[in-house]
Amino acid sequence: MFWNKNIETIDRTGLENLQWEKLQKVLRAAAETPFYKKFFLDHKINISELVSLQSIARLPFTTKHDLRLSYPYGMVAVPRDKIVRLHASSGTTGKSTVIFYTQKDIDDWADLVARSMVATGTSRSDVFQNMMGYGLFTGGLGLHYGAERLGTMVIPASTGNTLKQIQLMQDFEVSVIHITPSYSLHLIDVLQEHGIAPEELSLKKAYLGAEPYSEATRQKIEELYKIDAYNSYGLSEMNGPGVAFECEEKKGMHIWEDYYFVEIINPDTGEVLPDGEEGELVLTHLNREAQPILRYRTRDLTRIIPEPCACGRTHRRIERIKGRTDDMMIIGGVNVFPSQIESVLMNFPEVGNNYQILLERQENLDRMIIKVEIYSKMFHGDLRELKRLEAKLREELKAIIIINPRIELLEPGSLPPSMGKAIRVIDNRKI
Ligand code: DLL
Repeated sequence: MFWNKNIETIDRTGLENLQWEKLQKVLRAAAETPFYKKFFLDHKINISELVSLQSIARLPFTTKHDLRLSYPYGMVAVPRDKIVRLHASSGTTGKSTVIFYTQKDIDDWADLVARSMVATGTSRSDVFQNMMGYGLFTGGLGLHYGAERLGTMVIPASTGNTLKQIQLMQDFEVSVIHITPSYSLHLIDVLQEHGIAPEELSLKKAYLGAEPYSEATRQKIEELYKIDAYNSYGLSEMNGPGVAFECEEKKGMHIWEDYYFVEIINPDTGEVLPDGEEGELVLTHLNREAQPILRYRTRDLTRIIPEPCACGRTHRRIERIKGRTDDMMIIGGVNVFPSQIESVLMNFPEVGNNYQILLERQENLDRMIIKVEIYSKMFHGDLRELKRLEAKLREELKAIIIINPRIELLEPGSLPPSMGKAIRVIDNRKI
């Protein structure tokens, strides 16, 4: 089943011609933004000298840091009154990465999501429950608009409230869900606790994404629910979900190359690698109006699968994401950098120098525990004072990283002193 057969099965030459046409437009639009104007000047880039798709490799990379530097409007390529929405990633305050959309960007995004859903066999007769967060995160609204575009009935359930989720699934005979892999494992536990067999539900498919998980986890989820689970990849900087999606073959994710120009690079040297070799995924927008981003370093490790797919789509596939080249943690689908936690902790005079972030998976849900040593001069052993400090730390951290960590306050000198590079994050989760 295709959403737009012509474009999904376009021959490679046709696709590359289309990409080149779109790239030239995007380059010209980007060159008008304050960020890229300076960027091109600093790097002595004259876009009229870029004469082919391949010459894009002469452009330096854009990074998350650049997005933060250009916060809030430095990368915007349209007048303010053409922007209809923003989304943001990592943190709710301060210089998070903000992404802007025009109405056309929203429509294009919905189209890509509809295309992705159809590639998995979903149709208007399905009932779709979206269990990803609605709000600044792209997982909620992104799939929502795409599913509506397709004409599927959408239940905008968002995250949490597991019993309510189950009731909705039962009452409305939900056939497709969108969920993080970790939450799906928790949900099945709750179903079992309540004696509900997956066969009693009408569920046929799950779209899993927003965080790394293994092929073994996919298979486990498929067996537990007795469904097909499809991998979905995306990132806010490239709209959100709908960048790459598995088709019914379930052998890697088609990356929608009429919207995204794909490169795999050696993360250490920046050199572009041939198809098939593993490296960091770099993406360039080919369609965006509000905020075109060029050669964006996703920090995600994967490889292009060079062989054509049996489904007939000509857009190349990427393999399941293997890991990241930076220290970003993904906790229950929420992106958190250790530096965000450190900056909160270090604002408290009561906090000493040593702390540790522990990531655990309990009942299939991610938990973050932050062990914090108290500064020796501030350590009086007064229990009420400690409780107050703990609550204040938790509150301030939650405001920045969205998730609710457990705080453990420790006497000075309790954590192992760091020898050389401090190991701040201990991830005990098995993916
Ligand atoms: O997580 C968008 C999304 C929502 C994708 C719902 C899929 C489903 P961000 O919050 O900006 O956007 O986080 C993007 O999450 O760079 C990857 O490291 C990771 N990620 C997303 N999907 C997958 C996946 C959304 N299927 C970051 N497998 C990306 C592994 C994934 N990692």
